[in-house]
Amino acid sequence: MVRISDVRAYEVLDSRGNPTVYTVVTLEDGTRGDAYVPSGASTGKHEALELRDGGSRFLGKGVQKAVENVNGVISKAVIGMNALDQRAVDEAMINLDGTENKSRLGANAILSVSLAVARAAANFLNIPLFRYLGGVNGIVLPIPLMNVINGGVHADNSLDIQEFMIVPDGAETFSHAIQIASETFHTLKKLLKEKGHSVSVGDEGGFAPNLGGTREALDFLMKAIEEAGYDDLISIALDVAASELYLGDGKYRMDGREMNRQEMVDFYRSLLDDYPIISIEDPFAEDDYEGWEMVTAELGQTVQLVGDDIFVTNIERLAEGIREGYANAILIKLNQVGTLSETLDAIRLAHENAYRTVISHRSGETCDTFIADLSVAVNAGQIKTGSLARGERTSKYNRLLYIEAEYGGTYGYFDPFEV
Ligand code: 2PG
Ligand code: MG
Repeated sequence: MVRISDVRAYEVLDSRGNPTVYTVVTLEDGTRGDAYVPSGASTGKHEALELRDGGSRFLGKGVQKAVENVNGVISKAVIGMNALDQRAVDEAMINLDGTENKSRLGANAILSVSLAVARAAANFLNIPLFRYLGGVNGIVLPIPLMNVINGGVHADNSLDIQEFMIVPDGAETFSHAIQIASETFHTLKKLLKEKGHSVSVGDEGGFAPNLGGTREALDFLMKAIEEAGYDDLISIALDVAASELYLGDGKYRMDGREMNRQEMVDFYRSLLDDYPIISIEDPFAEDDYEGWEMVTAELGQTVQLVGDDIFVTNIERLAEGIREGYANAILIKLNQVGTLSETLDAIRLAHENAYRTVISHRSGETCDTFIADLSVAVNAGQIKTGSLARGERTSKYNRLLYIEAEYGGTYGYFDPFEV
């Protein structure tokens, strides 16, 4: 047992230049652990609450209240607790908050402490974070889903689909995956440039060209993959982020057209016919259960369907999805739910029900690499952490490269249709 002796939060900046919470936890023997909290743009409405100050300071986005909550009530509650008992610390904060969605103290405040305590515990035991979280069983280096063309609310361009990702699922090792993905990324840059498109990057480090629509973006990806010479080794994944395209009443705006649910499913089916797409995230909006049921019934046997906004890493929402047949995989974002323990519960429920897990960053990030360790610890098999540019994205890849080189492990893709 080792007691928490100090907890201190700071207001710092994320990758978009917006304030976020950074917390340092100190243990009685002087060991420290720290954590930065990320922040989404296409946030699901059922997510735990990110506490912002409002007013004019930082255009309303300050996090001084969250910082005060950490330095005040939270620190009072957790100082003296055993840092090795993560669940007890998380439960103490959940109880202290007392709301469904952590709106009293803020999920950003609570998560920063939760993650910093886990880091401090790992440091106290003198083992790497992934080993503390996963023990000897955490051995799978995840397949990265790399967002190389950004659209939707992550970019100021014409693309409706938010993320066009390359997936080096045929690579032999994680480092091999990074190598071939990097070559493909640079080939894509060259191809876009040749056609006179912008190669400035969006929030997640992918290019944000003004293309004519979904198929043109996919054609560029295919050309890049082929020219780089990896058509056998690289597949494609999409995050439609359809909550942002929902017009209500079962209707969506997509590629300059209005589509009903069946037209959306048929649109996806036609993309699956023409491109090596292995995963589609949020093909329907967060509350469009009819759409989710339809797409899962029609396409759920042939492609990974990842629930992000619909599940928001919430065990109750996931349980409902499993019962009703929505999706066959879940996106895992720590700050959607607000504690490490609840995140681990959601991952366990998913795996027990043969739902795949994709550990994910947010569009607003820092160089914190917690999710890299988490992905290995729980054998998620997949991580989504942006493109091959911008330090807050590559920091996660770099951490995984280090883990693979130092500790080994397998590069595994859990094929949802083979398990
Ligand atoms: C998503 C995420 C991360 P945001 O929709 O999956 O890529 O975006 O953090 O803006 O919600
Ligand atoms: Mg998403």
